[in-house]
Amino acid sequence: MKRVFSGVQPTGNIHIGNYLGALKQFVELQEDGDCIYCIVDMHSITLPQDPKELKTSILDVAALYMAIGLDPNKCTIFIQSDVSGHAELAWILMCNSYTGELSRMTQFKQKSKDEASAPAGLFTYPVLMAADILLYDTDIVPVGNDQKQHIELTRDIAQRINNTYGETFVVPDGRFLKEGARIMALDDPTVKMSKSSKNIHSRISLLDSPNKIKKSIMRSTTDSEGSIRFDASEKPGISNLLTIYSAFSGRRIEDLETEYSSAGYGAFKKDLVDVVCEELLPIQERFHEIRPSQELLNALKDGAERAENIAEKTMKRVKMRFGLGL
Ligand code: ATP
Ligand code: LTN
Repeated sequence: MKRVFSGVQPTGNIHIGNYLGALKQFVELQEDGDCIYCIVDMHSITLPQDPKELKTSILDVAALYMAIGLDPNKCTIFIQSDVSGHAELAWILMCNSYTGELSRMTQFKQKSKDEASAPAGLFTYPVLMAADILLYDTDIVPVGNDQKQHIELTRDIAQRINNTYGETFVVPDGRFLKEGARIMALDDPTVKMSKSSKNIHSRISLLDSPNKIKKSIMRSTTDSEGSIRFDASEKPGISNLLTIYSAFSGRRIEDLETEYSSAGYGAFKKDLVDVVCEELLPIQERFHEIRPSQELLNALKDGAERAENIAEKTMKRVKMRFGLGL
C-alpha cells in the first residue's frame, strides 16, 4: 500500500482552488492508500496569526476535511504541532539545504515581497514541508500545481541525504491534477485563487453562502468577445470558469463548449452557480454537524497518536544515520 501525505494550512477559509487542486484527491486516495492528512499549523505561523483565530481555523479545517468525505477510520487526520518530529526533522534537513536553493523558491519570493522584513521561517518554510513529507516515508504527495517546486526540493534533499548518509528517506512523488490543478482568481484570472487575497469575491470559500457564491461568480472577470470556449492565454477568465464547471460537474470541457456554444456569459455563469452550490451545500451541512462534535476531537487525538508512532521510528533512524544522540 502506498503511503500518501499532504497538508493544508489553517489560514482563512478553504476555497474551491484548495478543494479542486488538492482536497478532492485526498478523498479518492483514502480508498486504496495509507493516507495521512495534516493541518500544518506550524507553517501558518511563518506569517503573524491571531492565536484565537488560528485555533478556530485549525478545527475548521479538520471539520472540513471530514465534511468533504475524509473518514478517520480510513485515513489519519492530525495537527502538525501535535507531533514534535516535524520541527526536529526540519532542523536536520535545514542543515542539509542550501540558502541558494531556498532563495529560488517562488512562493518565498512572492510572500516575502510585501514584508518589510521577512521572518526566517518564511525562508525555511519549504524545508519544514520536506520534513512533513519525509517523516512518514511518503510515496505520494497530492498537491496543487503551485507546490511542484517544493516537491522537487523535497526530493533533492532526500536524495542528497541518502547519497551522503546511506538510505534514510523514501524519495516521494508529487501527484498533480491536470484539470483543476490551478484555479485562478475570479477577479483576476492571471493570478491563482488564494486565501490571502483582500478581495473576497476573488474566491469561493467552501463555507460561502449561496448568495455570496452567486455574487462572486456573476461578477467574475471575463472578456468582451462573448463566446464560451477554452483558451487559457486569450480568454483566461472564461477558461477558468470552464475549468471550475468541468471539475465540479465531472463533464468534459469540450462538451461544455458545445452545450454553451450559443449561450451568453450570463446564462453560463448562472448554471455554474447551481453546479457549485449543488456540491458545496451538502458539505456545509456536514461541516456544521461535525464542527462542534466530540467525534472531531477524538479523530484528531487518535490521528496524532498514529502519526507520532510512525514519526518516532523515522526520527530514530535519522538520528542513527547522522550519529546524533546516545
Ligand atoms: P495562500 O494562497 O494564501 O498562500 P493557499 O490557498 O495556497 O494559501 P494552502 O493551504 O497553502 O493554501 O494550500 C492547500 C492546497 O491547495 C495545496 O495543495 C495547494 O497546492 C492547493 N492550492 C492552493 N491554491 C490553489 C489554486 N488556486 N488552485 C489549485 N490548487 C490550489
Ligand atoms: N506548502 C503547502 C502546505 C504544506 C504541505 C505539506 C503540502 C505544508 N506541508 C506537506 C503537502 C505536504 C502549501 O502551501 N500549499
